[in-house]
Formats: sequence, structure tokens, C-alpha cells
Amino acid sequence: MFTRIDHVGIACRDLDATAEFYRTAFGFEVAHEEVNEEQGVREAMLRVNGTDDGGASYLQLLEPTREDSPVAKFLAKNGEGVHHVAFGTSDVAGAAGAIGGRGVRVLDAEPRHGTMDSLITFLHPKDCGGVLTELVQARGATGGDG
Ligand code: CMX
Ligand code: CO
Repeated sequence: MFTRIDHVGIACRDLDATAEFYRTAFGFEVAHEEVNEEQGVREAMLRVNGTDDGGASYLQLLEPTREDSPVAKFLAKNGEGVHHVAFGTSDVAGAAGAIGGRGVRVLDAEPRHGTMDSLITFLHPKDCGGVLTELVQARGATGGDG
């Protein structure tokens, strides 16, 4: 069902400074930047490695754009750090349906718009051992049994 870790989401207060840290300390370059108003984030994707299934693995740096957003709430409570883990699949709706059927709360009734034209949905951290978990279908990946 899942073919890779799509990304690890990291909450930060200053996106540019954090991206610069990852560039100088690790050599990771920003592959993509985007504002997602629905999620209340400005985000940078740092590509760590590519795979041949239409997706890749990234760090996703997240800076809140408004005080009532999930990332702003998280920063106020925990400070900067790991915010969520995202798994890649070719069928996000199918994966969410299967996991929801096992009693895990799926936070989105329908998959939403994610970075780089992906489709995303979130699972409640309290049903996932304290880890906010995101499912990602990369753009171009087709629904099916992957
Ligand atoms: N990881 C682990 N636990 C988390 C968490 C996180 N990222 N965010 C919240 N929680 C915990 C809180 O600590 C709290 O636990 P306690 O009750 O033990 O104190 C509980 O979940 C409720 O948290 P809250 O601060 O009251 O926040 P809400 O219930 O309003 O929202 C959640 C929590 C997960 C439903 C909400 O953050 C959400 O819908 N997240 C999905 C969307 C998102 O995170 N978007 C930003 C990223 C966008 C992207 O990746 O593209
Ligand atoms: Co994410």
C-alpha cells in the first residue's frame, strides 16, 4: 500500500533560516516552495532522494501563516521540531479508507490539495501512537492497489 516515506514535516518559525541551516549543515537544496492557505503554512520541500515510482523523499519545512493554524498551535505548545510523518502511496483515498476501517480517525472526508499538486490526508495522532501521520499521493501517481 505504501511505497516510501514521502516526507518528514518539521515545524519552524523562520522558513528561510531553517532552509539555510539544512543547506549549509547537510547540503539539502530547496526543490520547491509553496504557500498552502488551506493548511495555513508556507513550506519548503528539500529533496533527499528520488525513487522511480513517481515520487521522492523530502524534508518538508513548515512555517505558519496564521495563528489559528495546526503548525502555529504546535509551535506554541512544543516549540520547533518534528511535526508529522508522511507515507507515499499511489492511492491515497483507498489507503485512507482501509486505515479508517481499522478504527483510525481520518481527519479529511476527502483527500485535500497538498504540495506540488499532490493529494493528501491526515490521520489523528492520538490513534497513531502520538504521531501525526499524513498519506500522500504524488502528482501523476494513479489510484489503484499500489
Ligand atoms: N503531533 C503529535 N500530536 C499532536 C500534534 C502533532 N503534530 N498536533 C496536535 N497533537 C496533539 C496535541 O498535543 C494534543 O494532545 P493532548 O490532548 O494530549 O494535549 C492533541 O493532539 C490535540 O491537539 P490540539 O493542540 O488541541 O489541536 P487540535 O485537536 O485542534 O488539532 C490535529 C490537532 C492533529 C487534529 C490538527 O493539527 C490537524 O488537523 N492536523 C492536520 C493538518 C496539518 O497538520 N496541516 C499542516 C501540515 C500541512 C502539510 O503537511 O502539507
Ligand atoms: Co506534510
